[in-house]
Amino acid sequence: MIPDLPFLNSKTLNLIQAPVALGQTLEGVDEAPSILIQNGLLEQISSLGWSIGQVSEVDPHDLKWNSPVGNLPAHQQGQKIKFPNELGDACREIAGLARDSAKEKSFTLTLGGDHSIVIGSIGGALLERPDLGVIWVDAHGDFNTPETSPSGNIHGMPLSFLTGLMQRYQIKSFDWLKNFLTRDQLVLVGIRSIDPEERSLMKSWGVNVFSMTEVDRYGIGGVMERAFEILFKNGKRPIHLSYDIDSVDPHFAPSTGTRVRGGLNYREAHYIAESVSETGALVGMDLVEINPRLGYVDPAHRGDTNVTVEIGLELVGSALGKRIY
Ligand SMILES: [Mn+2]
Repeated sequence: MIPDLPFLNSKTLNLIQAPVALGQTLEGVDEAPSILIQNGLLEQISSLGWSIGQVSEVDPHDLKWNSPVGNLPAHQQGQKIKFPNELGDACREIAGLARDSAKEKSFTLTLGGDHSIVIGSIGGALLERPDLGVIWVDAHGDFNTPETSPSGNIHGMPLSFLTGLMQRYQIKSFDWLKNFLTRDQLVLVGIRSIDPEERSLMKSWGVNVFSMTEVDRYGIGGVMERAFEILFKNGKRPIHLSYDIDSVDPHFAPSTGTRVRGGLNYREAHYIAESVSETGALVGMDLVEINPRLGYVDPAHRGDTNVTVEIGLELVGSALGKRIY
């Protein structure tokens, strides 16, 4: 144990690269892990006093857009969910790595890919740390089920997997999920786009949501204070930060697939990562939905890719202890 970091055995960081794009429909989001690494991710991590442990990569070989949509059991015909088998297999592999990392009490950084991959990183961490708290930073609710989803894309459903709402669909490729998040283990921040039926589902489940309206009302400092009150109600617990880059306003992070205006500004985005880091309880982070392709397909937008990759790198830095003063 380290005095400042009570849930870690050492300042060792295991990196999981998850170049997975099947949870949505735009090619390119799978290129983010290698581009983040090319732009100095590992050097930055080392410069903040962390040693790099295991660096692994989920094999993207089978993750092509060539398989038919779903192989659902008969009772699920007609309900929409795309690539459950492929994504279930990829997430199972990620979960094994995340579980091993949690077992040795190291930090786990998982790079997407789209937001479906965190069913693996968080689901795996929960196998080892069932009391894990999760701060979910996103423009969207990510709470859809095959019934409420307008698109069938799994990147809009990860929280219904992680809270156990998906259990009733008996999707075999996700049957390795064993521990689920309860209400007091989950807080959403930055939300501003929820599908109509998804909203009803979120309300009936009772999820703690700090939408952009609460960010306006309390300021980001007030929001994070309230978030920690919920998560640490019964004392400190290990925390996982799931950072969807689309939570940040498109002005600061334009290269992402589902842009929604009115998001976190540059400092609000950083403050979330800094304040979670300051608790000393952070044990894992996901950085997802950076799509470098959306910038560089059009040379006029090359700058979009650069600023998005840059803020992604910086947010990891803030979460790992980088401070202004
Ligand atoms: Mn998301």
